[in-house]
Parts: sequence; structure tokens; C-alpha cells
Amino acid sequence: MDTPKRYTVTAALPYANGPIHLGHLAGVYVPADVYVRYLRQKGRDVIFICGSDEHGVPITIKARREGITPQQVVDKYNAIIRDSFAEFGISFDNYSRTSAPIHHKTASEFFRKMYDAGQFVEQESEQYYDPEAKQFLADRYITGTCPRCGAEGAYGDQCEKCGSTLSPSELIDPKSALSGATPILKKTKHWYLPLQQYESWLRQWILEGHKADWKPNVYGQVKSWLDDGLRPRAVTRDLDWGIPVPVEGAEGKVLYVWFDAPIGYISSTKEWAEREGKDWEPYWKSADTKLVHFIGKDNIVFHCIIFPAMLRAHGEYILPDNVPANEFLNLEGNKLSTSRNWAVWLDQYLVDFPGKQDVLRYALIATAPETKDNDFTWRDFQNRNNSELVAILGNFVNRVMVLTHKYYGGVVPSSQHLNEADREVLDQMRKYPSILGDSIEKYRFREALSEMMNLARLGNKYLADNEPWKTQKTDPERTEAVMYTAVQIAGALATLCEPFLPFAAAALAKMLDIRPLTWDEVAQAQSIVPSGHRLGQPALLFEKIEDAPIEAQLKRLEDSRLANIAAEKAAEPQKETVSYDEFDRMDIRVGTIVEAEKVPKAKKLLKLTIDTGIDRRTVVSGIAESFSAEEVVGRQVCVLVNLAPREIKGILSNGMILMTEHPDGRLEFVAPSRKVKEGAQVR
Ligand code: B3M
Ligand code: ZN
Repeated sequence: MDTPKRYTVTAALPYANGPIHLGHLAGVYVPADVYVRYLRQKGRDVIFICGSDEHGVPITIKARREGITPQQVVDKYNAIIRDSFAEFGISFDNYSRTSAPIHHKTASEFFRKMYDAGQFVEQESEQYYDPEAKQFLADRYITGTCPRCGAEGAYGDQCEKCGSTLSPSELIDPKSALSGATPILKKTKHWYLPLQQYESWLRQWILEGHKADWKPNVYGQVKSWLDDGLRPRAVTRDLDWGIPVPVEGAEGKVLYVWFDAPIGYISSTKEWAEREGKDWEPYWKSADTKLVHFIGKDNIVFHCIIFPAMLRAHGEYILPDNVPANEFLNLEGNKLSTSRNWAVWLDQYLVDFPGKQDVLRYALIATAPETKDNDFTWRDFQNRNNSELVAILGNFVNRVMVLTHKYYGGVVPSSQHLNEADREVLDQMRKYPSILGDSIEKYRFREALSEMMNLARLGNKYLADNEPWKTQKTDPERTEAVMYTAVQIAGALATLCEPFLPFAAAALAKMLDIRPLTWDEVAQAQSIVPSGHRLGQPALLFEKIEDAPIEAQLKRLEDSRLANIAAEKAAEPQKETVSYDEFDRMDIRVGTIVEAEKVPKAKKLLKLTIDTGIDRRTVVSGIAESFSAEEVVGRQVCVLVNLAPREIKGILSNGMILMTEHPDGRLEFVAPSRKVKEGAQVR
């Protein structure tokens, strides 16, 4: 498409069953926001559409777990998610909800039109039914043993242990998650979208039409789906949460969440149009509209195969021009996980780093998983802030502000004495809007971001080469020319950093006291901040992030890691019953370690001398990986003193000290909670 008349840009509708974290922001919402902010800067007609996905089994599961209704779940998380987006400057034109009446109506009518045109296949099948809860079971509501890896607690659609995709009938010993009952198979009727009928059309449209412009990761996934062959896909479910199937004889059935959710983009557009007094239809029905879906890679099949098939079947709608899906972002080397609390929650981030939304946006764009999975680390975050935002962009702006105030009382000096080299720099500056624009229009946001920083680098280098602080005494005209030029670059940055760093852009415009120019004006204007204009007051755009807050984040993740290990390590089952007499045969005393030394050539062993109250004796103990010899001297411990002596590494060990273990394997002494006299008995 050459020059679209308008753009409809959508971002995946997040499930309203939990807050959003940095993975969501990095993969979908920040790139989409950069794209849209750029288009607005270019003066294009664009709408940016999103909303909460409030149907589907994940919501009902969350409700059941928290003992509240699905409606309460979505009300809660819709509000939290909406706030997070607003806080991070994700500039949706509309954020709707799939529980909104306008969406129910739109999705119902969409289904009904396809139904009336005979585009579904009705089919009966046997599905698992919970005889106690008296309802059909969604795949997620059936658990059992994984047929692939033998893990217990696998779900009807997936084993989280080995990652296999399953169907409920494959589970060994299936149980209903609702009642614990063994489910029975029962007949039920559903409507299917015969995807195989769209196969050759999809091949032509995507494999032939979009080989060049779709990202290789997206194209590759679509191709492998198509090469595998498409099968009919059920678009209805037996569930009591969702949009009722608008057909007679479909009581107790709702539209499959993945049928209704993408239609949510259309409903959200309608909601926007109603509020703004606009016409929604051109944004979805005109061939000169460019439709772009921003999503994560787990949503590719729905946006590239199923939804387009629905749009085509319906007949009135345009198709996406591009689906620039990202890969996944990992955190400190591990997959992000809600259940394992391996995440950076956006609401928490704002508590820990108030006012630093742009820093996270910057770090996420710089490490965006555009072509392959990527890793977010807190050290990288710190470095990007300290050695890029602070040291390059912040530093340049600060020097411009401070020097202009120092030499000219904050008034932009004259451009009369610009020389060839200054003009050259200004010409270079004027190329940046199109350099950045080219990258952004190709969905290469990392590249665009680094070009934006290159402009700040150019500014720094220009100041360093021309040293206005030296010429100020000897050649004030030269200094004027240099400072005028530097101010222009700062002004250009106020526009060009805006898609990435909207908060800093606003702060910079305020500092310069300008209305930022548009993208094209930066490329064309004679002057961005004219001579004679008075700048505002200097302020720091970014501040250094010290080690302590970074270490606090790492500590939090380490705590999650340990808690996960502890949760996974099932408590040892209880041992066989013993009589009191059997227990009483063990003579356990409190003793104090009076000497300790490492046993040569034994990594784990310490040779301890213990005052047991009865005697002083030698005990060899396998604690050297958890404690140094120095630190154990003086500690009270419990000693089994009547254990048969045993030779270890040539030393006779006479007794055993009692230990327990932390989740990570570090050992810990079992000892009286206050000091007692040596020889006291443990019973
Ligand atoms: N809610 C899944 C997800 O958040 C789904 C996206 C819907 S987009 C129409 O990954
Ligand atoms: Zn498995």
C-alpha cells in the first residue's frame, strides 16, 4: 500500500485476569505506541484501538480461585490494566471492554451474518462433562496425568511441565477441576469455521502477497500452519461466561473467546466513533485504510489465519496490511511467568521508580524481541539509563541549556555567523526525521531508537569539536553560531524523541519553551528554535540510577526463585511410626562448638570439637559448603551423642550434629532458640 488515507492500529486486547507486566509492554504496547505517535507526528489520520478481553476460561478460572464472580474479576483488572497503560503513556484513542453492550451486539451480529450465510458447519461430538457440577468442561477445567512426560496436573489443552499441546481425551486419569469428579463423555453440538476452505485463499494472500513485507518470524509461523493443513475450528463453547450464541437451540453456549475478542477491535472503534462524532466504517471497510495488528507471537495464528478468514467470510471488511508480532522477552534469563511471579509488574515498577516511565520504555525498545526472543536484565536497564539517557541525551540537552543561560541569559543567539560546517550539521539534523521514519514504517523500532540517540550523539560531538566554552572569550561570534546550532538540535530532539520518550519530550519542550515542530517541519524548517526566543529553565531530563534500587529488584527476583524452589520441592512424606521408647533411645544434647577446621581434601567436611557437657569430642560434619570454620566456633548445636562412632577421612567422628536445609540447599543448624547449658537434653 503506497499512501494509505487512514490507519487503524490495534494492540492485542489483554485478558482482564491479572495486571500487565513488562513482557506485555515490550512485545505489544510500546511498539504500537511508538508507531502511532510517529504517524500522528506525520499528520496522518490514525486511530489506536484496544480494550480488555473479558471473556474466556482464564477469567472464570481466576474467579473460582479468588472466590468472586467473573464480573468482579474483569472489573478489577480492567481498571488496573487501564491505569497502567495510561501511566506509561500508551496513547490509545479508545480502550474498550468486550463486556460492553456495543461489543456483545457487534459480535452477535457478526456471528449471525456468517450463520445466515451458511458459513459454519454444525457438528455433534462427545465432550467431557462433569456429572456432579452438571456442566461441560472447558479443556482447562480437566486435569490429569500428561501422556507425554507423566507429570500430574496437566491441563486438557496443555502440559505446563513439558509444554506439549494436548487434547482432553489424551489425559490419563482425567479429573474435573470443578468438583474433582471423573468426567464422563457426553454429546454436545457446536459450530465450526471450516478453515480448510480458506486455505488456498490464505496461501495466496499471505504466502504470495506478503512474503516481502511481513516479518520473517510471522511469515514463517503462518507458513508452517498452512503447510500442516487447516482443520475446522469450533467457534462456540459450553460455558456460562461470554456472549450467548445467537441461534435457537444454543442455550448454555457462548461464542469462543477467540471468535469474539478480535471483533472487539471493531466494537472499540465504534465506541470511539460514537464518542467523537465520527464515522467508524471507513476505518474498517475502505480499501485505502491500512489495518495493522500489534500482537505477541502466541497470537499469530488468530490474527493471521482465523480472524482474516472471519473478515473475509463476513465480506464487508478489509484485511490487515501487516501483523508485526514480536517474539518473547525473558527476564534475567528466564521466561516471564505470572504463576511463578517471575515478572516486573507495572504497578510495582511505578512504586519503585516513580516518574521513570520513559526509562522503562527506552530499555524495552532497545531490547525489544523484534526478531528473536530477548532478555531484559536490570543491569542493562541501569546501563541504558546511566550511559545512554543520562550520559548522551540528558547531557547534551543540559549543556545546551546551561551554556545558553550562562552566555545569553537564556535567549537563543543569532544565526548570522553560521559557517559551512554548522550548516552541514544542520543539514544532517534535517535528515533524521526521514531516517527514523523509514525504520518506524518498517516496524524496526530498535533501529529507529538508536538513530534518535545518534542525533543526540551528533549534538555532543558537535559541542566537543567546537568547544564554545573556549571560544566565548576569544571569538564570541563563533560561540553564538555554535550555540544557535546546538539549540536547533535540542529542538529537533524534542520532536524526534516523542514517540519513544513522550514524557521526556514534553519536559524538553517545556525547558525550551517551544511548541514542538511536527516531523516534517523538523526536516524543512529554517529554524526550529528561532534567534531571540527565550528558553525556559534548565532541569535534568534523566537522573542516574544507583546500584541500590537495582539490587533491590534483583533481590526480589531471587526471593521469587527461592519461593518457587520451595514450592516445587514437595515436603518429604512422613516416615513410619515409631514408639516413644524408640525415640527415647536417642541421646541428643546441646553442645557448643569450641574448635573447627577444614578437613584437607574434602570439600564438604569440617572437623569440629564440641563441648557436649559430658565431654569434649570430635565430630566430622558435612557443612563446609554452608559455613566457614571461623563462623561456627562458639555456636550452640544439637548433637546426637550416642551414635556409633565412625571413621571419616581417617578421623574418628563421635556423634552427629542436627541440621536442616534451606530451599536452595544451604544448611542451617538446629539449635536452642536461646543459650542453654551444655549437656542439656533434647527431648
Ligand atoms: N487476550 C490473549 C493474550 O492476551 C488475548 C488477545 C486477544 S487479541 C484479540 O495474549
Ligand atoms: Zn507433560
